[in-house]
Amino acid sequence: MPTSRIRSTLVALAGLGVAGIAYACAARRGPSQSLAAGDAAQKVYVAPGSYDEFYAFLSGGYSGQVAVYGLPSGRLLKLIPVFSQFPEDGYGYNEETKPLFQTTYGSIPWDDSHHPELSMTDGVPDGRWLFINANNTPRVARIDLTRFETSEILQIPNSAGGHASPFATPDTKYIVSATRFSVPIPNTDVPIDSYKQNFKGTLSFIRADQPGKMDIAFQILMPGYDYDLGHAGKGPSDGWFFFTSYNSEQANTKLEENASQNDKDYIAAVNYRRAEECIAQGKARSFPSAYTHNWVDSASHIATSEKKTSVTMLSPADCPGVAYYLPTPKSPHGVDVDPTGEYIVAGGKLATVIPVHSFTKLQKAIAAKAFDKEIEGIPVLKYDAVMAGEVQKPGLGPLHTEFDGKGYAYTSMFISSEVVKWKLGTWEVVDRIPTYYSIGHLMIPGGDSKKPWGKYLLAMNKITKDRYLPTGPEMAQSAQLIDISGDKMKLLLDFPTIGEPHYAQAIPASLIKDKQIKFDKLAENKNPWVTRSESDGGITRSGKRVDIKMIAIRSHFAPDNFDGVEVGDTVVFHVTNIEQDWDILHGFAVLGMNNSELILEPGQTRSLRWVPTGPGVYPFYCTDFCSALHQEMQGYIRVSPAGSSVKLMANVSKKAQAQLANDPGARR
Ligand code: K7E
Ligand code: CUA
Repeated sequence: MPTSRIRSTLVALAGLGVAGIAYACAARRGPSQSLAAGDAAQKVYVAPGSYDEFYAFLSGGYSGQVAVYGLPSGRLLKLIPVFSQFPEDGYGYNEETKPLFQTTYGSIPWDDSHHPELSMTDGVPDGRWLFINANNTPRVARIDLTRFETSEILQIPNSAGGHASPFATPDTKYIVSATRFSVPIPNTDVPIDSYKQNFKGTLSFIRADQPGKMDIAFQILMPGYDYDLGHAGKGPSDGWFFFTSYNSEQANTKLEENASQNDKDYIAAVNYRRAEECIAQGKARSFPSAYTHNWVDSASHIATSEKKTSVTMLSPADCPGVAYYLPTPKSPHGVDVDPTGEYIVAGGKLATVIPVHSFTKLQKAIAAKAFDKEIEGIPVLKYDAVMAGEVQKPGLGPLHTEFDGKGYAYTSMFISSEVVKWKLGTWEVVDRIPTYYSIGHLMIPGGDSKKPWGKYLLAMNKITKDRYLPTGPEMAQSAQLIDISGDKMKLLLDFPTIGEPHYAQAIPASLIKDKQIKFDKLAENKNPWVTRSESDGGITRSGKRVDIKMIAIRSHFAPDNFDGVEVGDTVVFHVTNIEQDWDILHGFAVLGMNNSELILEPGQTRSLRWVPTGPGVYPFYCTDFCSALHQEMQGYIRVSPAGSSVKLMANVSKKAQAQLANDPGARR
């Protein structure tokens, strides 16, 4: 079956030409086939009340989010908004989180997120943080895995298309971001066809090991190619970073054709410890660059946006030994380093083999100066001097490779729509399994680390077609869980995904689940608008701005009636959920609210801006079904014409009255 499929795909390819390859396989497949073998259902069955073995984090692609699934069940556990506003909980709409979207282009409430990356200790995922990149307006984000919330976003200057990102070093000292699109640096008005003279790429190394303090440690100025993906070395290759590049032709138009001319493009091998040395010796320069750093304060839960003005820029010509180019066939996409750190595997989208470089040979070739030429201070190593081997006839369209820790590699084949398992060292293909359809990335828990948990493989497929009940012109994209515990791969499960998952990461649940914050202590809430008790709420005016402080608790708001707001005012509701119990949330929404609701975690204060459009009485209510009397959890705000004599007032609940009587110092 697989062989004949490849043969027919080849025939189809010959007929279609390169332009038609994207969807060669899916088009010809018949109705759904049920290939899941007999005991598959049992292998993915997680009984009610039981937990999954792994957390899996799938990027949302153009949804700008991260989706968290349990594996093996494929159950959706949570959506984490990162680069996109999320009206479901107010992320990016409420006053506390808005600054996270600040950039030098203004507030950017959407992006395209591709690659989740778990933090690591000694090359093994540790479950502290998840990083993810924004592709369109280059940024990187940190997600705090004690809360499953975005806690920090850093903009990357001198970059466009932050695609090769945010892969981490084994100690998480750095995460990286590289320019997919080379641009003039600094970006100025030049003719587009002056690409070869004026356009450059950058590789950014971002200090990432201190939460709240991400920053560009340094950038390396590179020839103007498209830098696509990256991975850090490990073990013997620790201290090195590998980036694929394509468009070594430096085309600025019709790249489909013009960037596919050269037989080989390059992997850039970067010795980042050498870069640190050169910077310490004063060989880098300070380069004026505007960018933003946004982070959430852990006590107030309020984000701050800070402007930065320069980066440290290093040119390879000023720092011999910092970068080398490894010739790699043919517009390589993924670059993946095996668990031992010896093998560097490339996915040459249009290549007929999977080329593998050897780190030992790389070292020897550098010592022997086995160079073909030099490009802007970067020696190009001889292909034969660094090549460890080639996997022959793997299939068509190799993209990405992960490892099982038992000596095998698994490569996704986009065009022939399959996963190919091959042996490191002998390069022989030992198994293959079809995917439905057109696989992009694949993921094994820890499969790009020093210690893969090599039990499952997740295929993330680009095209769904007939796999699910049809839902109009657009179908959800699809993931497939494959059992890799035995010699032969076995398909276990299909499940639909959110947005377009490019990459994913997964980690044993035991490394995360017991570190969860269940609620925030009200006494430690440092939001300046916190309301800690019923008697503490109220309404105040400052010019045209009216601030309302209120609490939410089962099953009321206090205060819950407000007067004295006028048309033309901007009202900011500051609502504190004073529950001190896990998973007891409240919501808040008011009639005519034109941005989003608020969802309030226990112990947390959130603020929402509302501009009433006309006089009237506007109800507000709790949007999260919190108790038997949830439907009673409501109130009113009265809005009068501008210049009205209605006094600013908030009502006092019976409980607040009692509190006020007991505490003469308390105020409304
Ligand atoms: Cu291959 Cu953005 Cu990692 Cu998609 S990328 S598949
Ligand atoms: Cu509070 Cu429903």
